[in-house]
Amino acid sequence: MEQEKYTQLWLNYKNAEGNGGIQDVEIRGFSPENRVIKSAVCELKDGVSKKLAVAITQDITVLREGYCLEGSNDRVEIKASDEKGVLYGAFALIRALSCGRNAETLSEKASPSNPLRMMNHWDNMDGSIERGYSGNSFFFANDDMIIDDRTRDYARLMASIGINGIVINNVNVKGTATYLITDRFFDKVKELSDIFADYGISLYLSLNFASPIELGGLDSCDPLDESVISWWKDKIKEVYNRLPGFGGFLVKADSEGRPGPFTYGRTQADGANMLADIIKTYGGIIIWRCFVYNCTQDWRDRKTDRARAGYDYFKPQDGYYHDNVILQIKNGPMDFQIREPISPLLGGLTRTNQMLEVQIAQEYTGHQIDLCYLIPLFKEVLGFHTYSGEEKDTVADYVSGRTMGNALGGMAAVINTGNDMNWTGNDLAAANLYGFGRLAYDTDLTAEQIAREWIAQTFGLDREHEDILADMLLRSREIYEKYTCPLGIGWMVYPGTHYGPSIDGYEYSRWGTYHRADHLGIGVDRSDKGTGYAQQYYEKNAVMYNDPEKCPEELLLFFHHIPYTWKLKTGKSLIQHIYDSHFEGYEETEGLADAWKKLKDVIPEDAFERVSERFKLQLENAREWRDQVNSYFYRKSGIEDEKSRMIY
Ligand code: GCV
Repeated sequence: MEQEKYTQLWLNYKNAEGNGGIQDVEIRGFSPENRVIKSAVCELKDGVSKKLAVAITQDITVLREGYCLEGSNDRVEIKASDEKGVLYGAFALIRALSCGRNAETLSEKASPSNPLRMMNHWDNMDGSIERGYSGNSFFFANDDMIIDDRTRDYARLMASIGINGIVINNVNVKGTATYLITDRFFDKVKELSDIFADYGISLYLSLNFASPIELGGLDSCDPLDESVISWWKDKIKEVYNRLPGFGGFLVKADSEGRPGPFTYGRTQADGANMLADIIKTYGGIIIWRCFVYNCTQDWRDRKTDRARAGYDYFKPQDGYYHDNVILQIKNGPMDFQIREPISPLLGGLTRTNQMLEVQIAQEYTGHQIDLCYLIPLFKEVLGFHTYSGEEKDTVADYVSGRTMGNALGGMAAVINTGNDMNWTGNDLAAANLYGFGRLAYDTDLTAEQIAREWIAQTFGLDREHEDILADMLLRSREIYEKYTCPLGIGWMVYPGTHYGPSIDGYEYSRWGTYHRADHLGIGVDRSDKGTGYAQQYYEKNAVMYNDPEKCPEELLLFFHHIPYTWKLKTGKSLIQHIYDSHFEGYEETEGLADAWKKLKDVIPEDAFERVSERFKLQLENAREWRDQVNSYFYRKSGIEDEKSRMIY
């Protein structure tokens, strides 16, 4: 048998009963020729049992991109107001059946929590992926584009979880990628965007803000310069001539060496609005990232605080951003650490479209070697009460548009895929890929519901084995946190790669990422006596974070410099907590690896072996973290472990 080039992840229709597809799809109100309806019908034929007839009905009472499923006898009706709703309804039907639900009793109604549900690829045109842990890009190689069977399967997978926008190239736009908006690539980008369009997905590109210089030969990219504006007008007109249906641009400006408006003494709003005004004519949007900070900080400087930067740069212009600009904000103020507070910009902006950015590529969370199911973390972010005084005050409320009544907002994930045959390197990391899409579509789903759906569709396990795997996933984030950096301090990773421990790796660097440990204590004082970061929150949260007695302990070292002898709520000292949590983290990782062994007979052999190999590496990593962190703090503090365990 020919080896599969890549798996179908949760869309493995080989498991579908009958596997021949239905013959009877009745369509009322939609054109069967509509490209998205055609895709939906195709999926239904492949993915649903032969015995089932499906009717597709237009029903304008259903919300945009939403659907209703109603089952009776041997027939299911999908009602939707638009073609995307039909497609999502078709996938919902397939999902329900593969999760063991009975067609006859099916009654489900859903509409998306977020208008925009996006994947951000950090794929480079040479085929590499910035922070990619599952092979190379399936979009690019050798400075050219790849369009093949996998492209369509990727679009199907994304549509099946409700994704409606995809940025295909890295936000660090350099070299050939700058030319994606030129004749050199238009035909291929168009071909790709047509495939996406069949699945209700808009294609977006990351943009090089210096394009007027690099492509246009101008000597400036000042957003208020008439010649620059005129260059962009022509360019964007050309883009839409060649790529009708193009979604818009994602922009990383003035960050980590990328060009931007600051060079010309202009604000981020000046840059974003200039592009937005031009693209508006074509219905496009500008998604502008708020990851702007000083990356050439002197570690001696204790006043500058990278955590403050996003709010300090973007809050003053709240209300100045035009209505087709969305500010894209990372979930935490630093950078996708295993534990950070929620960015105070989320909901701190009250007159600006905003979008939450999370990272399912496991840059700081184990490189898709270590198991780390991230949906519980995302749920915490979405459920965070900003206490802004609005009735709808959670992050989920703000980014969905519910608080401000705005139409543009949503969630974006830095994606964890590559051209590995299983897409995500670690087969279990696909739970994050699946989970992000499902959560962005329905933020009320629980992490457990999502995990169980994913397991059922991917492996089809009986209840006993499903429980084992669900439990592994649900505990994995906490376990990873235990053996890595304690109580929200972050970093301590190997510089550059960001995998494995290097406690002082970033301590004397320019990146603004310090733990400030000395022989008495550890942590960064971000209270009103320190950098003042805690004051960027609305009062209730500001008061809580400002006081070490009130601060949630999992974030204690993010906000305060704390003595090793400080008593935590458990009655343990801080240093004892560090020792205990690291020993526990390693032991619990052993527990994960043992639990996985119990699934040997129910998981396909190749997947079982791949994941087993990863657990071996995770154990090595956890051991290294445990021993380095414990030894480091033992040597700094000179305080013995109460349980006299081996510390080096
Ligand atoms: C794409 C972090 C990563 C960079 C990434 C950057 C960003 O700094 O380490 O690789 O660049 O975030 O989000 O822009």
